[in-house]
Amino acid sequence: MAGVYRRPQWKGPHFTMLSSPVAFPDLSAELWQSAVRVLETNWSGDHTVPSRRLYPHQWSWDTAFIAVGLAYVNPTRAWRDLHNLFEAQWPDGRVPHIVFDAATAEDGYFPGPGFWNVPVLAGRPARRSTGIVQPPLHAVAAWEVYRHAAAHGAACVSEARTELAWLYPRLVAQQEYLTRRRDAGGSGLASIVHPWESGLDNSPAWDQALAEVPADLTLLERHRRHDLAVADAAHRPTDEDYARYVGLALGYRDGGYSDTELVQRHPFAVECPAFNSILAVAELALAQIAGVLGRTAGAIRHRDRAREITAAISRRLWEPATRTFRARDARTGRLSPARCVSGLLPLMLPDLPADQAQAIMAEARSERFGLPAPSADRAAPFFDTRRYWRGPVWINVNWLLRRGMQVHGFRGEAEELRRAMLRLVHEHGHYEYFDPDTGQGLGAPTFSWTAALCLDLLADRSAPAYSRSRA
Ligand code: 9WN
Repeated sequence: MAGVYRRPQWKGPHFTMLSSPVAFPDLSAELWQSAVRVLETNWSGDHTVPSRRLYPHQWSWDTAFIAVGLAYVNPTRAWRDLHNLFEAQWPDGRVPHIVFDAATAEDGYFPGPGFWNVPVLAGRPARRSTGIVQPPLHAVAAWEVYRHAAAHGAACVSEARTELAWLYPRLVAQQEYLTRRRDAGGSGLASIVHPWESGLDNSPAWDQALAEVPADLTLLERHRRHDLAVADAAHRPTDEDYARYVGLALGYRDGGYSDTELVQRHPFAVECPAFNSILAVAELALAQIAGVLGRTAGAIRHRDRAREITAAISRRLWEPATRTFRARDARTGRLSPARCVSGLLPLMLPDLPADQAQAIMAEARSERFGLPAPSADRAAPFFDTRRYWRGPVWINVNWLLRRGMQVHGFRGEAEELRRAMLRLVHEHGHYEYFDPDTGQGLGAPTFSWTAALCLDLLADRSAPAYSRSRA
């Protein structure tokens, strides 16, 4: 049976149990409470960390996923989290991928604030941050928190309106930065300048483009990896890849974080299907937000932008021979040969042509993937059940894929995926990622977005309110 809302039943010290899900009567209450505990543990006063040991700062797209879950149990905290992130927005509109926690020492995470050495930005609070971005899912998150506010009472609705009004111009600036300054290929799509910007850091989707980037291992003598002190090396990127990450970050930093002539100056500029699908879906969420704020012209503009980005993804990242979506190297124009979960995420786009949506579903159901989808093609030589983004199952990308299934009316598959994700987390814990064969939890054990998205999956809200445009 689908999730059913009940009246508030339980009040913890900070959280309200707004809805007690009944999708699996045996496991739901237990899973709900454990998810709430993870979010409580990872709250740091004005933001939520992804995990205490491995990621002790605030991450950009994590904040969006976390807000989706907090919408059920503590919307004030969801707004606080989003607020804290956007207070660190740069004057050019970019929202940094990490906002550093002032109370955490420089060596608590690598690369820390000293490495990024971001100049003090005029008119901004002195929050230290990185200078790269992550997928712009925040408008979607803000819309989700807003549309859930009524269930918490009138005071929450008023809070939500105030927060939406504060966020809206900032979310628009974020979109404009990505669509104007990052259109390195001149195709209407945003390019990422570092694999970390994709959020799918070590994905095989970048291998071809990364092969052009020197792997200077001496960089790792000067800049010590912190991840290997707290995670298994077999689950994390190799030293070669890490040296490339460090080199790319240093190059971008030393170029003053400038996006001018990226294709000529910077050795990595890639159009990712997942990043750009999120960019388009953010425009649809902004259209909804603009509607609530009475900005009718803005709403129309956002819908037009979503259609334009969708058309560019559909045209430029589609590989007709294999009928799959791939990342495109904006420097060489080549499509990546790797089939990865990022290629399934254009399913989120309501205006995606039906034949491309069908092809994604065929790929998702094929032996290369399956549900829940692993992060990379099972049949490829690079597939690795344990290494970061090269095989393991991640809850956040499967949650996005499920939204796509809902948008395109694949209801049976969406429900199958929802149940598979919940079963995985219930059996193995709120891990960062999971072995796609055994289900074993990997990476950080009490990971915020896994917990947050479990709350959403347990409550099983109906399909996101985006439909095909009529134009
Ligand atoms: C680098 C925090 C982040 C996620 C990314 C995930 C991982 C960082 C790392 O952790 O990246 O940003 O150190 O590997 O790949 O998606 O936002 O949870």
